[in-house]
Amino acid sequence: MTTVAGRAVLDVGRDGGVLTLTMNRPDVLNSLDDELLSALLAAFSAAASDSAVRCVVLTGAGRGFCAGADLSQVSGLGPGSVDGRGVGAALRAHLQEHYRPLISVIRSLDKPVVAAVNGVAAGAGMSLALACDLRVAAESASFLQAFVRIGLVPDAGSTYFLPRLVGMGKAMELAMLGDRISAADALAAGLVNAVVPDAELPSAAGALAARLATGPRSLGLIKRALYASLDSDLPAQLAVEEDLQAQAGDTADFTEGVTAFLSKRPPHFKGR
Ligand code: LHQ
Repeated sequence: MTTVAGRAVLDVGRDGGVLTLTMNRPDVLNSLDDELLSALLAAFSAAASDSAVRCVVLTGAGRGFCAGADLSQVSGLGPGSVDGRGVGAALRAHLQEHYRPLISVIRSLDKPVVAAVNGVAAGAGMSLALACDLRVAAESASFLQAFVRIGLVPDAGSTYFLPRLVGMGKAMELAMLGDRISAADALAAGLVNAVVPDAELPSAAGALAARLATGPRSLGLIKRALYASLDSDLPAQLAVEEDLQAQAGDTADFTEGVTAFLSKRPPHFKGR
């Protein structure tokens, strides 16, 4: 947990195999400053090496999920600045230092990551939600590719995730117009897996995460297989499946799954 002036910018909670990360800068809709970005990277990295963590939930405190980069931190800009010359190099460095490792660790984590989208997800905050494996949204949540509104291009993976999730036409619309869309529209577009009443978001996301956290080791391999398919042709993907099935076949969870089936009882997976 990272604490700034007595306040944790990231709350880290554990319940069984579920690790819940709550971005906690509610006054600025959990926009991402260096401190929060570092805390997120540290928490996801720790989850990667902690075998007791079997599912991660990412959510936000207050009425926002995450409003993207903290724009008050973009040095050299703001009221009175004439142009952005020189700022571009700083943006590139910032993306490389913070966003590239964060998005990469979420995608390469060998366990499911669920975004519980409690409110607005804007800019890189939307990218963060899209980097997760599954998304459950509150009815009042909304999504916007805010980048274009301030003259930027989508970053933190949005140009990769969006066309793959919603198709190129819709991705172009979202990225070019930057309109704020409702949770219901996000569901219709395939951006989220489920929409639930606001008050039920913690329990719905918690139940999903608890189910995943009692699933087999193969969940992490399924994640790897499906993401590999985004950049593979069929022969390559058949080879990926063979490799991953070879790994799954050697797990205690596969033995347990088959034994339980033949014994006509539910399986008790241990994630190994
Ligand atoms: C904020 C922010 C915010 C600071 C709300 N920062 N304070 C960019 C640059 C650098 C490197 C890496 O990558 C990036 C990628 C990006 O993420 S670019 C996109 C950055 N995000 C945005 O442009 C979104 C800016 N926010 C908004 O458009 C609105 O706040 C949304 C539509 C998200 C929500 O609108 P409302 O529900 O009306 O809330 P609000 O605007 O009143 O915001 C509440 C407070 O949060 C407010 O502060 P205040 O002191 O007036 O209460 C905002 O200033 C603050 N806030 N987003 N990104």
